[in-house]
Amino acid sequence: MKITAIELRRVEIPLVSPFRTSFGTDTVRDALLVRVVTPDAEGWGECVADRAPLYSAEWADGAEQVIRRFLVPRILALGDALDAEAVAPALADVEGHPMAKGALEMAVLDAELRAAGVSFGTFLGATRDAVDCGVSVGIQDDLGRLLDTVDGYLADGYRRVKLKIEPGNDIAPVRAVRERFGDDLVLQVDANAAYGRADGEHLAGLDPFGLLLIEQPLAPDDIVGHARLAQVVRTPICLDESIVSARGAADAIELGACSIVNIKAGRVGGYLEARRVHDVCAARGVPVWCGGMLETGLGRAANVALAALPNFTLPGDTSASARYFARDLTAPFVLDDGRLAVPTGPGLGVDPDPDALAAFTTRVEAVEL
Ligand code: OSB
Ligand code: MG
Repeated sequence: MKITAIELRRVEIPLVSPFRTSFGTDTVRDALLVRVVTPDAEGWGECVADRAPLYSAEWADGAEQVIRRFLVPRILALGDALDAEAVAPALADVEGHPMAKGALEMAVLDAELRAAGVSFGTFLGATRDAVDCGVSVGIQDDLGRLLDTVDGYLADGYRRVKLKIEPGNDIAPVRAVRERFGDDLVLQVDANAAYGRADGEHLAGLDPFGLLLIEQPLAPDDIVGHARLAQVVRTPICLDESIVSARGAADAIELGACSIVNIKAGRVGGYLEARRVHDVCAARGVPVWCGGMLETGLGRAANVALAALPNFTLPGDTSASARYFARDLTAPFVLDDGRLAVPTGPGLGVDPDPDALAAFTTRVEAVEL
């Protein structure tokens, strides 16, 4: 594949409501977009790094720099041998930066698939034409507001609810939501690494509420801590931040650190590695679900395609556009009976709306080739 231009663009899209987690509060989605132009097609990548390095070490300005200075020269050096499969090996000598690498690979893959007339879903191996959707609910200042927020999402049709928790905001909100909405609500929690090894007994206090899972209670590098915790709590442990590769997923499962895995392509370096994470989990009988990073319609299109693979048996954080934005970059993703349709057009199957792009762009720069 021959690349004739690469553009790095920053967009800032206001969120419909602030999103608070144990590591911070977001009021906008500040996204880095990668546009790759080839003679046959153009491709879009979305980098999921946030504006500050709080969820992980990556951050949007840093990703922009590393793409420009270290990643683009490596894929250009491939010449005609460049295709999506060749991207990760060509970038392997650069340490870390999976979100930056994943965004570049996504753009190359999109261009390749658009040129070939193949959708992301078909390429990745989707076996469904729509996916079950859950919603991730930020930490709220009071329980009344939390209950109203959950009520609204259930009225929208979401098939499961995930509550963000942190020490001091855990048992009480879970109890309140369970009491109000009953035992049939599919409910899970996400701690974003806010607890420590000494918190096992406290987290076991969540067991009576019949949660589907506890996501990432401990530090990302604490695999043994999660394995010990799994002996103390009955609620299944799911890992997010800890899983950075297919091999790491296999190790965490073998050590008993998790029985469910949240897959985010950006966290593992792209959709090809994400598919490998899916495959190692499937081979070990470990269900997976698709996480989210408040993506625009571009990243959402790819996530929905990924979530249509067979071992994505739990509802994902693949919510509708309206859960995040009054106006998305693409035509909005709209829930139909708690599900989102997998796009069927070539590549991502969605295009950024030029007016929305113009309205939300804060900076756009060509990369010198
Ligand atoms: O831990 O899953 C997480 C958003 C940003 C960073 C980390 C996480 C999240 C979410 C929201 O939970 C998922 C989404 O709706 O995109
Ligand atoms: Mg998470």
